[in-house]
Parts: sequence; structure tokens; C-alpha cells
Amino acid sequence: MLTFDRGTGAFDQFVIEETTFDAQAEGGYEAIFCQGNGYLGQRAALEERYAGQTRNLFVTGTFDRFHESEVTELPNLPDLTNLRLSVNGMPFSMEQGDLVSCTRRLNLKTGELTRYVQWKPPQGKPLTLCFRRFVSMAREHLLGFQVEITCAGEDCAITVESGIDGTVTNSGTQHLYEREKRLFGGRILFMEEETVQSGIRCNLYAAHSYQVDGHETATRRLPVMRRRYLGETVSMTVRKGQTLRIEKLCCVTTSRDLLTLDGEAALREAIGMGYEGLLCESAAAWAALWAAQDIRIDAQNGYDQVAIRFALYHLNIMVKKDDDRVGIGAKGLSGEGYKGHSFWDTEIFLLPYYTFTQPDTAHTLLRYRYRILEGARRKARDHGYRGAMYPWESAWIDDGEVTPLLGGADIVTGESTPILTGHIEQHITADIAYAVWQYAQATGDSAFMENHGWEMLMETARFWASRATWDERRQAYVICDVIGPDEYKEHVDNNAYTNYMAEFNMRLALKRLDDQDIRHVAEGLWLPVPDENGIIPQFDGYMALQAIDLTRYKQAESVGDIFKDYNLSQINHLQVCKQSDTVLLLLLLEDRFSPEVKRRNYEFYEARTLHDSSLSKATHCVLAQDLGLDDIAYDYFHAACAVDLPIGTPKSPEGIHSAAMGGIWQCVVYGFGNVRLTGGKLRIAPRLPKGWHRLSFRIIWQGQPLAVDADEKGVRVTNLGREAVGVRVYEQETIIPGGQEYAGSGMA
Ligand code: IFM
Repeated sequence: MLTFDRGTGAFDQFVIEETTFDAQAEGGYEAIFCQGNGYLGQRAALEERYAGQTRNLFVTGTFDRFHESEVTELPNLPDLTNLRLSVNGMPFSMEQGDLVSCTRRLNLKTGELTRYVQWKPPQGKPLTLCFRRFVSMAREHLLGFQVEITCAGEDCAITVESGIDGTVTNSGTQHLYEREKRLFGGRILFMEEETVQSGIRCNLYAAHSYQVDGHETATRRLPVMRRRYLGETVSMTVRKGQTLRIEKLCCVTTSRDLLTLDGEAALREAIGMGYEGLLCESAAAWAALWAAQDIRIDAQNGYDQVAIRFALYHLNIMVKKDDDRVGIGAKGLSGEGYKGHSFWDTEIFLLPYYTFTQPDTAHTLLRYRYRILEGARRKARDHGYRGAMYPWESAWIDDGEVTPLLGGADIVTGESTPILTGHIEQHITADIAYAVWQYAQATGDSAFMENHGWEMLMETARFWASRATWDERRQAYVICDVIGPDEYKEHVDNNAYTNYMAEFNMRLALKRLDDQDIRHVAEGLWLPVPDENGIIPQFDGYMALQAIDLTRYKQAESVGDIFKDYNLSQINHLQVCKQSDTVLLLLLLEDRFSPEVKRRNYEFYEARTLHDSSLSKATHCVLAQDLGLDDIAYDYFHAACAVDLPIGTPKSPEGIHSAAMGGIWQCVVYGFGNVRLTGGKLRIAPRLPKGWHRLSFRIIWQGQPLAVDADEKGVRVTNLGREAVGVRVYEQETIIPGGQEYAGSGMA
């Protein structure tokens, strides 16, 4: 059961808490309690073993392809979290003996995860255990673990076994083989492994210390060396009332790192600082992040404040901010889902956050797309097109398209369902162009455009110009045989989202160069228009598809329930959308559609959308808010938050949903804050949900940080930079000089 700090003052609404233990539900907690720093991602598997655990440690970019029949994926590195305790011969397990209490807390402010356990072994007196861990935000290669055991009622014979466990796989696929393991100076455990295909060396170091009541013990450490495992074991007696503290400090490096680090020396330095010193340093790095990034929501509902901070926390641990060789995985670094691959999630759902709050990170992410441009050109050529056709799923910079070819079982044929997204879900090419433009508009970074951006816009536009075909009957260019954002529809023609975004992409390129081919297609491209009822058909023939009652599927506990009744080819004939498609278009190109068209289409598609993808709910929140459907918008905000932070038990063991985290930010800043970039200008026009008294956040516009502080009556926008910036606040266009504030009222 998840609970949230309600602002008692004790944690200042930075804490999420698990208050009951259920081994079966641990997967979901492991994902949401994941810790990291963009380089490392450490899933929150408990120290002791339980069935159903997934012990994941990832280092960004270490992609490996196990076999030709598989696609490249992010390998699970040797486990460092393991630490087995036994008390008077009885292994510590919360499934044995008496579990008096167990509380696990992730403090979003410091990045520390703690677990307090009161446990009574089957025979013997109660003990208390306190587990702590963090992944350093200050030293990206470093992780720290600490356990304190207090023997309250009697003397205890305690045995500890802990080490580096290389017996890990990615759901059975073993990406690493062992090269070396050894002990340095009788203290530092070292294991080197190598990925089977990409040949990346991964070095893991771990060192333990043992103290009783603050004094180092002279306990004898016995090394334990087995196949793909290196650890140590110690045994000692802890007297009644004493506390044994075990610290395990670890360091991870790989041959793919941007900078080479001597892991052993780094760990020795860390040992000198100890867990507490390192945590302090890391918490200071987090504090700097929060000072610049925090969003404050003063509301009746404490959940909203925690939810946005939860999203900000994950948005800051999923990305390696200075490495343009890696993107953001659809699950960040929190689980094996989607194999660490990057999708359009980054450009459409995550980049708005980075562009408006950390332009340098956005720059890195867009340079990653620039670095895979050559692969995108190759993909276009292989498919018989010109320009650059971006992979639907990307991994390492030269991996090219990495979408798997087969998916889950087809309930009708009994075979694996072919995955066609890598071939025909092509809108990602326009999504990347859209993000490039948005970044350039928001930052004014002309150097990026000169060195990378224009080339990306031209190449992607060339792709669309060659991709479209002439339709004699319509006397227009058409884009046939695609999958739009709604992946429940395959082989469709003139998907409105794809066509409008492709046209937008081509028009962007034309701003730079008047290429006749591109102009011709851009001007002649078929753009589905609203029918007599004001509905833009999602694609040719959509309106003729059968509409069915979706109530059951909309109410289902899990996503994809419709597949229990229909296979994909059957769903292809139904008016049912997996996720927002046309609705998203109305938001991304908001200037192009009237409020009436937006309203009609929102209502029409809302009824037909199952939100079977985590990406969808935030979009519906923001558009509903734009349409003045405030209560619906607020409900969708909660639904978007609940994807990973439900009131109840988290349900996504395969990892958090990165895009949903960006979506939460969009609900708050784009939706309730009504911050938008339209026609190259910034608009700020907040309208707060009913129970909110105040909303404060920061954005960066044209290099100038702006503090936005909204309440029920209006907004104050303070330019914290030096240069004046132009902003539209509600209906008022204004220039705010550096260091000045502008107050606007939303009241009519
Ligand atoms: O990119 C998304 C897609 O839109 C829906 N399925 C999951 C992918 C990764 O998040």
C-alpha cells in the first residue's frame, strides 16, 4: 500500500511510503522507488531474496545484442543490492517469523530510500532493522547501502553475506560473461564482466565495513568466490541493546563511459567519506536541483504536490544530461521493459520539460537524434525513400532500428503478433522535427540550428516529400500504409496526425531553403478536414468503422483488456483508439484548429479512447483544460499521476513510464499553468483547479529564468534573468525587463 506525506511538516511533502509488505507486489515498488543519476539506474529490489523480485542495475548506453534473433537491449549488470542476514541461524526474511512492522520511504528531496523493520524471528526476541541506500547524484559511479540491526531483547549471533552477484540475466538472456574477479587489499571486491556482442567491459567494486555501536569491529571476513559471484561473509555476536551497522559502498564503471575513471581509487576515496558523508554530498546535489526545479502546489489535496515532485524526481534520474550518445528509455533506467529503447516519448512527452527547464539537457537529447541521423538516412534508403527516416525504437547511436519483430500472443491465431511499428509507425520523424523547432523557439539557440537543427529539419522533410504519393482521385499527395499514434490501427492511409505533422515538418524546412520537391508536396499534401459534424477522421475510412461499447474495457484494472476478446486485425475494424491520436494533434498544432473543432473532436475521440498507453491521459488533461472542462482535466491529471503513483499498489513491475512523468509536468505547466509556445511566442495564462490555492514553478525562456506564481486571481511572472523577454500573460502582450515582475489577472 502506497501512502504519501500529507504535509505534516515532517517531510515537507517529499516522501512516498510503502506501509505494508507483500512480496508479490514488490515489482511495482521496485520500479517507482528506483534510484539513479542518469548514468546508473538501481531498481529497489530488497536486500534479502523473495520470489518475484527483479534485481536490476543498469548503466546507460551499455547496449548489447545477445543473438541475431534478438534486438539490442540494455543489459542487467551484476547485482549489488544483495545482503543476506541471519540471526541466531535463522535467515532474515519478512515472510518468516513475525513481521511487526515494515515501512519503506523514498525521500524525493535527498534521493535516499529507507526501510524500517521490526521483526521477531520464529525463535527469539524482536529486532529492529533499518536499511538505507542511495545512488549518488554527485558522483555518478557511486552507490551506498547501509543496514543497522539493533538486538533489543537478547544477544544475537549474526551472519552477513554480501557481495557482487553476476548471476543475473534480462529475463533469461545472459548478456555478460565473466572476465575477472578478485579481492584488492583484502577489502575491495572486484568483478569485471563483458557484454557478449558489444564487448563492453563492466567493472564493479564493493567494500564493506562493520561497526558495533559506532566502533569498527575486528571481525574476520571470509571471501566467497563462486561462479559469477564474489562476496564476503562475516559472523559476530551482537550484545543485547547493541547496534550493528554494515556499510556497503560500491562503484561501477564501464568501457563505454564518457570519461575513464579508476573505480578502485574512486571507491577508496568514497570509503574515506563513509555512507553519511557521501549521502550528504549527494543530497546537496539534489538540493541544488530542487532549488532550480521544484514546483509548489498549495492545495487541499497533498497528493498533487507529491505527485509532481515524484515526476520531477524521475525526470532527473532517467537522463544522462551530458552524454549525446544515449537517449531516454521508455522505462528510464528502472526496469527491463522496452529494453532501454527510446521512442517518440522523448520528443513529444519529455522534451517540453527539458526544453523549458534544462535547455542543456534538451540540447544533449537532440544531439543524440543528430548523431543517429546517419542511421535514419540509411533506414530511408533501405525503404526506398530519400532524406532521413528515424527508427521507431533507438538504442546505441549506430544500432539503427531496434524494434522487435514479434510481440504477445494473438488470441485467434495462437501465434506471436507481428510488430509493425518499426516499419510503418513513421510519425516519429516529424515528432523529432517538431521538438527541434520547439527547442529552437524556446531557447533561441541559433548555433544548434546552424550545426545540427536545420540539417535535421531538411533531411526529415526530404523523407516526407519522398514518402508521399500522388493520388489522382483526390488530386493531392497522400501518405498511405502507416500506423499513427493509435497503435490499434495498422496499415491506415492519411492518418491525420501523421499528415499534419509531416506537413509541419516540411514547412519548417522551407523556412530555411526553398526546395521545390518539398514545397510541392507540402502544399499539395492531403490534410484531413472536419466532416459535417466537425470530426476530423483519424484516417481514411475511420468514420465507417464499427463503434462498440467500450465501458468494460475502460473500467478494466489493467491495460490491453480488449485483447482478451479481439485480436489486432479485428480491432483494426473498430472505432477504438489505444491512445490519443487526433486529440494529440489538436494540442501540438493548436493554432491550426478552432475551439469548436477541438471540442467536438475531444468529445468524439474521448469516447473511443481506451488510454491503453500511459502517454494518453496527460494529453487529454491538457486539452480538456484548454476547453474549459476543468473537472475532467483534473480527473485526467490524477489518472496520469496514477499510472505510476496509484493510491493503492503500483502495478508496473516492468518499469516506470518515462513519458507519463513528462505528461505529469505537462498537465501542471501546460495545462493548469497554461504555458504554451504558439507562433514563436510564449503564453502564460494559468487557471488553477478548484482545490488549488497557489501554483509556483520556473521555466526558462530565451535563456532567462522566469518564476511563475499563480493563484486563484492571476499570476506574477518574475524575470530572474538579465535580459528583457517578451511574453503574453493572459491576453496581454508584454516585455518583462530583467529582474522585473509582471502581474496579470485572469479574471474577466
Ligand atoms: O511510444 C509508446 C507508444 O506510443 C505506445 N506504446 C508504448 C511506447 C513506449 O512508451
